[in-house]
Amino acid sequence: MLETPAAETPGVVLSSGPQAELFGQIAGNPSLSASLWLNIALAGLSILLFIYMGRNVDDPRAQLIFVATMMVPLVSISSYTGLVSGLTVSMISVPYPGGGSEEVLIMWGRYLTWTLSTPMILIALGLLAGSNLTKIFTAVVTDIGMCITGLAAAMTTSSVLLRWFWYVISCAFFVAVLYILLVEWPADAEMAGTDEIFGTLKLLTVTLWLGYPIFWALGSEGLAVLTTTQTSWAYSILDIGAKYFFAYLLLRWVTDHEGIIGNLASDSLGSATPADD
Ligand code: RET
Repeated sequence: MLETPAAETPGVVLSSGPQAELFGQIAGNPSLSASLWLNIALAGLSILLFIYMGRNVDDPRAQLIFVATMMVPLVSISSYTGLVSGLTVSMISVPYPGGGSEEVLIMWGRYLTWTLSTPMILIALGLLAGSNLTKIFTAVVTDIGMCITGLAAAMTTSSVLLRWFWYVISCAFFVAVLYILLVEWPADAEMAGTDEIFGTLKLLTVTLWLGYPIFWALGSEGLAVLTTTQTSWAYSILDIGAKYFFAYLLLRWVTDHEGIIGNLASDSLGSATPADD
């Protein structure tokens, strides 16, 4: 029952089976492991820091931004724990456009957990911009559509064409998210008086988020220009900026400007235009 390929790993008791094999494969690749453990460490530190930063926040809207933003490192630590443990990764036979296919280690847990973390980022940004419920809802559902169809793209092995068709659908959802981020919310943020910080976070978000489909296409799930380890590092580095750095900038601003957040139209979540009181 406890005989195992990687049982030599100090302090780790393994059972046998496919999950233990995947665990051993990741643990046996120091660079790949480091790309995952680095995020577990940074997510853990971020959680502690954000709890500390939020200790005196009283305004309900500012608190809501805090809760949504805090969820990002919480989801992330769970996501990366799933990946290092071998729970949310699989060996998949990926078909390539040039013909032929290859058995590749796919970290599909990333796409699954993005369906939880990225809506939190968008909810926090929408609240910061003083946006209304309709736009926040639209951003969230199109973003979930993007992540789920991205998961479908990564997991489709039957046809290379359908694999990339999923990718195109996911990109179409992404365009809707980008439209809200680049057109709708900047106008809302201007009215709300949060345009300066919103502008900074929008730039950071749009730039880093564009990296994800690019690395998907170049990585082992797409055209295999990059190896699995390189792809994992690319996502991990994008995650550091798009999650922890983003969250830190946002929460630091919220704690310093709680009054502005508190003055945002109290009913703006339910109305089409912010009230002017
Ligand atoms: C995929 C592949 C299919 C096409 C597109 C993608 C976009 C992914 C994005 C992910 C952002 C993730 C973040 C995670 C933070 O927790 C699924 C890679 C468009 C934009 C910010």
